[in-house]
Amino acid sequence: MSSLLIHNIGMLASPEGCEARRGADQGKIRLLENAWIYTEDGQIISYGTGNPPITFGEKLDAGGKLVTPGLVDAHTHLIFGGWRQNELAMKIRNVPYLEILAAGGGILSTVKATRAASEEALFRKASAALDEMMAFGTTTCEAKSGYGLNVDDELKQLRVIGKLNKEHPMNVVATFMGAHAVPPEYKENREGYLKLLCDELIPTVASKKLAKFCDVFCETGVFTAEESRRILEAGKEAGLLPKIHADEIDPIGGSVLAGELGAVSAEHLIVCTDEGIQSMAQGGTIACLLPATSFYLNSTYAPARRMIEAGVPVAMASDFNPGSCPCLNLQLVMNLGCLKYRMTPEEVLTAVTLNAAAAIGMENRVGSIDRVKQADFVIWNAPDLNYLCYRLGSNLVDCVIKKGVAQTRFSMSR
Ligand code: IZC
Ligand code: ZN
Repeated sequence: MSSLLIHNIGMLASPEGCEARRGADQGKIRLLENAWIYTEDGQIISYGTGNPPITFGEKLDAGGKLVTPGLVDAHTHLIFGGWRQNELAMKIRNVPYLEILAAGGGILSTVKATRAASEEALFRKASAALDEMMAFGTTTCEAKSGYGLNVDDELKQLRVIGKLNKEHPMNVVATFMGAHAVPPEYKENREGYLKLLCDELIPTVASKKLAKFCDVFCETGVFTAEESRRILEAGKEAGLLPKIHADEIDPIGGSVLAGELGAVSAEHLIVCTDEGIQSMAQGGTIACLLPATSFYLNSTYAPARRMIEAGVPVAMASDFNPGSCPCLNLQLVMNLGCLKYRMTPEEVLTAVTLNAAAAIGMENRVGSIDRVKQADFVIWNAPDLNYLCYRLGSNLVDCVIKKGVAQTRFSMSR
């Protein structure tokens, strides 16, 4: 048995429980001063305040700092070949994202690079990105396929995700996103690609247990709401839970569909309508908001406050991808949550821990400091939660603890 006692915690901050928190509950978190946490074999056994009752085993002094659950990044396009720094010049000239895509660039240029990359190269590259994510405080993430867009290359991406989940300390949850774009070879035959998705790819991915979720890019010029419904229903039938990229650029019905299908989460929602918010509230859908993408696209920000008021649980994630958001730092996402969404630090913490965990079906294992959950924490170079959300542009991680094991201690300022 291996054990770890983290003591001298100045402030322990965590949402509570194994369910997404909505409405006023999103901002209600447990705050303990002068606290400790005791873990055994990678699980939380107990926590409390004052002098810890445990005297044996390994100890870690938190130095009077803030400790939170490890952050959960519920939306990434982690597996890709190449980068798209060539698009920066076009962005500066104000060429719209969908125009770059329609001209065969954007996602489709990453598809080319991903198809050309070996499984081993994709693994090494994504593994390095996971190292960097963990150094910023993320201990669990989601990863989507969607840069293969054919049987071989989608399965290649999903195998890489499975291998990362086994071999990297990060927990990685797989989402199948063959419906990320129509590949060039099907440009004149959309129906052919829809059939490939629904009749071949989805059943194969589900039967090989390569993904838990099925996601669709429901957007002007990509997939319509009706096509998205067809794909997500085929996914549901095969046992893949629905997620949907909705209302990122145009509100073409994605958020309404999300609620109707009982999707686990709807992503982006930058231009979400009140009808969409109502539908998500009724369908129990989590709004997974991606403010770093709004920042990077120079667009507006999702109406997070209206969603919280309507009782929709709000999660936030990075959207790490080589095009619209080459950022994997959830601390920046937390800053933007406060400054652009006007969420409180408490609501923001819930959004990047428990609600994010619920958006990827991990709420029973991670996302809060509760008994028997996984022992995933971050010790921050911060005295309290306000400080963590207020500082901008620094990496405030002091130490990441994953499954009860302290990873590299990042800071010298102890
Ligand atoms: O590669 O541009 N929005 N998918 C939907 C993306 C952005 C990723 C990309
Ligand atoms: Zn995305």
